[in-house]
Amino acid sequence: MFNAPHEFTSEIILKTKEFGADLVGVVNIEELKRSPSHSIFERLDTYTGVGSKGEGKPSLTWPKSASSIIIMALEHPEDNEPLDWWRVGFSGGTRGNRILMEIVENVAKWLKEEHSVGTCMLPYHIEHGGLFLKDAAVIAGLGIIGKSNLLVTPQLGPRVRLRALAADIELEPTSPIDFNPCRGCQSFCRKACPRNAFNEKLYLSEKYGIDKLPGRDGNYNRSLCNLQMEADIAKSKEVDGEEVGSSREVVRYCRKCEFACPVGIR
Ligand code: B12
Repeated sequence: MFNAPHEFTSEIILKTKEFGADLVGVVNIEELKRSPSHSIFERLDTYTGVGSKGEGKPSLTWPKSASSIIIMALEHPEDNEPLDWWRVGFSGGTRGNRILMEIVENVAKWLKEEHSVGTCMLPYHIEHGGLFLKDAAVIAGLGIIGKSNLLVTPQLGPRVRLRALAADIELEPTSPIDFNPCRGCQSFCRKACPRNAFNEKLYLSEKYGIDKLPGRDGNYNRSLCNLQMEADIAKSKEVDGEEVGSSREVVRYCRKCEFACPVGIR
């Protein structure tokens, strides 16, 4: 039993890190529903490219019992690229995502057994009941949204992958951080983009009603970015030496904006 709510949050963070996560935070689900992605989602055109299930606009519903979100990040460093290879026929898609799923399962089991707290594992795809992971991470204080439109963390830069677990209990949330690494930066991420996806301001605050838009200023074109993802799929390769499920075919999605970012390089 814990004396104060923040002690329970600290214990959850510690435990989740023990299970293998690098960064962990907690968000109140009602606050998450007011995040920028939620605010503009209804006004955006339906996206059916890579990373969606191609099923049209989802309804954004989560389990009614969920009160808090435990959001976690796993480092995906440049010198361990296979962690991020999309493996066709491999449950979880990438090895990194598989590790995150295992961490989530362990935290869920621990919360149930040690604290009688119910949880719900949230899927990756928004269409299947997943949430906007970057928004959750920003609100929880894991980092900020950079000019790359990625979550940029002080410790690991943007080279992380995210996963979330919903808990049926109101936990003390962690707080956003005061961190602005993009101020004065020469926009290495934007210059590195092979499709020039950051060259044009597509999101206007007059249209979407907010100024916290993709890439800080609305300069992000997800269709161009998606074109690169599709080209990466077309270039997918067979890899040797490792059993990765029913197929050894891997897709190496573009990570140029991530790798160009100087933040968190060790
Ligand atoms: C669909 C999807 C894609 C699509 C479309 C992306 C898009 N932005 O629309 C495509 C295939 C193009 C794509 C590309 C990539 N993706 Co992707 N993608 C997703 C997915 C499944 C959903 C994202 C989504 O629909 N967002 C909703 C749209 C409306 O918002 P948005 O463009 O992201 O912009 C919002 C934020 O910037 C936020 N925001 C802006 N300012 C602020 C300020 C505050 C305070 C807050 C709270 C929020 C906030 O509000 C914006 C909306 O206004 C997520 C996983 C998930 N469940 O969240 C992964 C995810 C976002 N992708 C990820 C990655 C790594 C990539 C790629 C590098 C490819 C790769 N190698 O994996 C590129 C990078 C693209 C880029 N520079 O943004 C990671 C990001 C990790 C990180 N460090 O941020 C995620 C979280 C998946 C993961 N496994 O962890 N992706």
